[in-house]
Amino acid sequence: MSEETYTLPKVWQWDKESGGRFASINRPIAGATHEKELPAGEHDLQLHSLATPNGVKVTILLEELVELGIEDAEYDAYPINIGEGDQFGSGFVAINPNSKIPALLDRSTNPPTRIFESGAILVYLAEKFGQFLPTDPSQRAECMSWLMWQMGSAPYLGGGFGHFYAYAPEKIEYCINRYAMEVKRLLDVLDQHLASNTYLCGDEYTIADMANYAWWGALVLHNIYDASEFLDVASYTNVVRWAEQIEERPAVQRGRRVNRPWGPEETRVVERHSPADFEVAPAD
Ligand SMILES: N[C@@H](CCC(=O)N[C@@H](CS)C(=O)NCC(=O)O)C(=O)O
Repeated sequence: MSEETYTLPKVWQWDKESGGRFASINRPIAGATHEKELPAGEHDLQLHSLATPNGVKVTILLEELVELGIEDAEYDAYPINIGEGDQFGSGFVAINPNSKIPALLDRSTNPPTRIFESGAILVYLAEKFGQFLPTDPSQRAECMSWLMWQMGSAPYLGGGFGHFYAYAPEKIEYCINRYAMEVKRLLDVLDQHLASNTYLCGDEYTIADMANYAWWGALVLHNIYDASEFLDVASYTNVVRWAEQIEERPAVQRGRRVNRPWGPEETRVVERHSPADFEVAPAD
């Protein structure tokens, strides 16, 4: 919208949809829109999520923990269809007042612990099971720095670049330039760091890699927003090398399938309750 056609009102009012994909689920108020209880399985850990990058971070960590043989890390994962407004159901809002996936309920504590914000969930699980988060204070600080860097960067990549490049109802050069520049700068930060580091914290694979892989791997390996060529992602060779290395891990491949109601049908694991769910072929 140009200055010629838009006059700033004194006080912004929500009087019409902004247009574009997801416009119908966006609103300027918080809280539940309808009563809806969440389903519950048998494990202590109950995940309510979707296989978007923010969701996949958590399922990768859970699958890595399960792969280590940690039985208490077994979990039930239920899909939240954000396109249909499931995130505004009363049960979901009770575990995430911010109405965004992912959200986790840990019923091994009394009372149960709710955790929202993907970064907080990763730290909670890593600390609970003593894995994928260094204990040495300096290494831990490096890990937390890259984790927070990812949490701070995602809104530029998704909410900024992705929104204006792929979802907005019109292509606005100013917005696309602003966010493409920032995303390329962030890619360069990562690329320069990974030129001399196997993983983000050196030799150790941590939750910082899982969180960053979920977003940057989607960009450099899976053409998220259809923007590979536009952003010339292939030129960030160290990021591509690192993302490919992470994606070879079986737990990462499983984590990417959980709560994913799209993609080839035989790869979908819309609900996950046990490792056997990855083996079940869809019914004819
Ligand atoms: N900072 C949050 C962001 C979560 C987020 O943006 N989730 C999106 C999907 S990737 C969502 O649930 N969107 C639904 C909505 O905005 O209504 C986190 O990392 O957990």
